[in-house]
Amino acid sequence: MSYFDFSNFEISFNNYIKYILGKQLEYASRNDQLNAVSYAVGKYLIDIGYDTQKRYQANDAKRLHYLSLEFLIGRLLSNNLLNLGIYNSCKKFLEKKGIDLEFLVEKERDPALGNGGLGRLAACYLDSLACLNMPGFGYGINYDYGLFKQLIVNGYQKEKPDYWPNRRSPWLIRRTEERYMVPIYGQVEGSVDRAGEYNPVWTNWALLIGRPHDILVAGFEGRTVNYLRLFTAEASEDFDIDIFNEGDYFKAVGRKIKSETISKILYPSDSKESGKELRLVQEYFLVACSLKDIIRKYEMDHNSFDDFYNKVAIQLNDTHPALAVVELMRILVDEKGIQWETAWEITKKTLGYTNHTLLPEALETWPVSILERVVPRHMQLIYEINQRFLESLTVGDHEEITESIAKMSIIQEGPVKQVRMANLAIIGSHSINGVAKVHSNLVKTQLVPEFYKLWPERFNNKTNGVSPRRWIAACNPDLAAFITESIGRRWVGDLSRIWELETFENDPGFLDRLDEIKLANKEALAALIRKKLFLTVDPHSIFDIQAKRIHEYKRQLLNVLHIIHLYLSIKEDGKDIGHPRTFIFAGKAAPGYHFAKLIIKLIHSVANVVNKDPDIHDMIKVVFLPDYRVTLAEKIIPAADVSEQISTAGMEASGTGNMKFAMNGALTIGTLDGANIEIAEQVEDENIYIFGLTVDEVEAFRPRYEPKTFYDEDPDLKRVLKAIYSSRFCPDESGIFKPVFSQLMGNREHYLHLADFRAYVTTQLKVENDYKDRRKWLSMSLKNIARTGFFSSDRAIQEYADDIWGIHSFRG
Ligand code: GPQ
Repeated sequence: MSYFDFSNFEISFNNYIKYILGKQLEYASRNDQLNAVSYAVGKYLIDIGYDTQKRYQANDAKRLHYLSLEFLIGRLLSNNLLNLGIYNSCKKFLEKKGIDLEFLVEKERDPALGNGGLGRLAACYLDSLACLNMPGFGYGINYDYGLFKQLIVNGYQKEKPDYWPNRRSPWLIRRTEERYMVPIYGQVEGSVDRAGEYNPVWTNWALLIGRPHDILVAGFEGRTVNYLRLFTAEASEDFDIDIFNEGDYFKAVGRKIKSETISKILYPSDSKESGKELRLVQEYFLVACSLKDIIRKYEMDHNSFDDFYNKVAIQLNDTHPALAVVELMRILVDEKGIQWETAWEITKKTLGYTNHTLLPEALETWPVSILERVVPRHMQLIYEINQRFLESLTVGDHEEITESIAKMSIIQEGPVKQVRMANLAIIGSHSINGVAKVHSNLVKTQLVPEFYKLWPERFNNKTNGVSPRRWIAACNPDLAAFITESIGRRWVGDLSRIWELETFENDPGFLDRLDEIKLANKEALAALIRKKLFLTVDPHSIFDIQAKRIHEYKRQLLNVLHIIHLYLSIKEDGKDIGHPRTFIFAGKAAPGYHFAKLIIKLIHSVANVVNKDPDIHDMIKVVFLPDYRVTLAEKIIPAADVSEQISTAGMEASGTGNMKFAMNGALTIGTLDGANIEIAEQVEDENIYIFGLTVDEVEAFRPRYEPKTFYDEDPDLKRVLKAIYSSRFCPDESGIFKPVFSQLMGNREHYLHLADFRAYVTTQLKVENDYKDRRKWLSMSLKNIARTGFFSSDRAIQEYADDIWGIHSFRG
């Protein structure tokens, strides 16, 4: 279905080839063709975007600004065509010219401007904001190099820079007429005037220049086009510094510096702070550019800040942009001359903070000394904010909480004084949310109970969601067409409708068709595996998949323990495992996370032995697909039978891959962690494989955990661990896996791998038995598709809009 006059598309395409490239079609390369198609799509986006802005402006709409250091948007062509409703018209048009659209789609680069779940969530949320016709905009950094490309050499991960040719992307609009000037470094000198007011003067600063680039984000059915605004740091060397002289506040003695390095590269750590000064500079750069942009736009239509929080909402995607609290205060107080108390009310009412992890190593803190050097005025303001906050605690009825003051202070005392970014974000926001029910409860009870006691009304939950456009309609077209054929097409814009599929539960023809679609997707993945790895896997085997960052808490090792156990049971006990299985892994390890990289090596080593062993008769295959990213996820997820979501309970804030797999018909084997709990609630216990210790059990058991007991009492486990310790899987590199053994056997082993081993093995046995009962399995799979409508990011965004942002839909 198309909403537009498609003839415009044809004209744009032809004009691009002829007038912009100056070529005849027969001489246009594939890349030229891709650019021409993208250009033609881009013209629609610009027209709709223009109308959208007018609509927002006419309504003086409140706008949401989603600040994030990561946006994993994935390829854009097919999603844009789909959302505009011109995919089929475009396909036919190109066919007539002898061009295969799918081929062009596969040529597009996948901008890797993020690490994992947090970055992909931001992208799904932008998709939903546009689909719900809501004024919501992304703000991020236009990195030159996104997340590294992962190569595997002899089983080891090697990193290669992934240059994103952002300067040539047809989707990126460089705003040549706009740029923001951001002061950094230097000193603050101040004097007290006659009225006793402190007048800070920021001197000797250096200047960063931020250039906005927009990627347009199309809503479904093409009514709304919002944008993601990414800032590139440009050199200030060729810049007349006198232009930047805002009265007395920035004394014009600034320096020009090479600031391009700031947007050069994304930090590759996921759920772990980097601690590097350049990262702090990136965070400040994003915050400062974004706020300048937001305030400039606000001031075009408003002449006082009284109404600011009624027109502007800002969401902090984790603490990475938490300096927004301080930068907004600085602008309001220092630049706009607003009284502290008023400015503070405005700031709090404007900002919301989403927490994405409880892992202590991921909670950002920055040494006071670094902040003083990088953003001297901000450090002063942090002290001021903190002092006022602490004073407020020691008056009136809050007196009884004095013992917890130290934990709530923004400053962490110690040999190296640190600024706690989470405390700053909490104190400066009106809303603090976690990303799944259990996680939000843990934020309240474990992470910051003192703050929860103080301001219970600020804390809330927003269970994550994923975009059904990208994660069903675009990535699984056959399933999407079949759903539409069965229940009509409304589910794409309203995934809650998908429950209607359940009426086909007892329709054998329907289930057979689901089976066929899954098989075809598995065949396509098998073909990819053959092409990339020269490895043959059987599409009729169970595709059991764990695709996510490699991290101890996600427990890829538990999966490996099970695989080795199956291998040894076949090889040494002559067991029949019932049905052949293909275990597929994908995921990157942070370059400095050596143990995670050893896990990758172990997976490859086990694969090497198992895949080649004639005694196994191809009953088990182990596959590691390198360079996991959005594009690869789109191919893996539709092909999964079993989805591995096996983190130690209490450690995975939510997970979003779990949702994508389930809505594509995979059955989850998982712990009661993050959103798995809510998936289990939706699909009901008999349609999911839950095992292992619960959050409370982990908590109670951890101090008493002795891996040795499990080792001694479970002969299967013992055999597996001995195999890892011996050099059975690494005959040519003797002893390299001994650290894995020691880690798993250590009493401080935080992730309790061995404690969940037996339960995991037993539950996997159930998976195997159920899979053989085709009717049963297909009906379970159907229930996963039909009952996961809740996990649409549209639902999540509607909740954010209603409860936190106060933004509305403007459908036009
Ligand atoms: N997450 Cl703190 C990341 O992907 N990167 C991070 O730096 C942090 C969290 C994930 C988290 O681990 C998942 O459980 C969530 O589903 C995801 O954020 C989105 O909320």
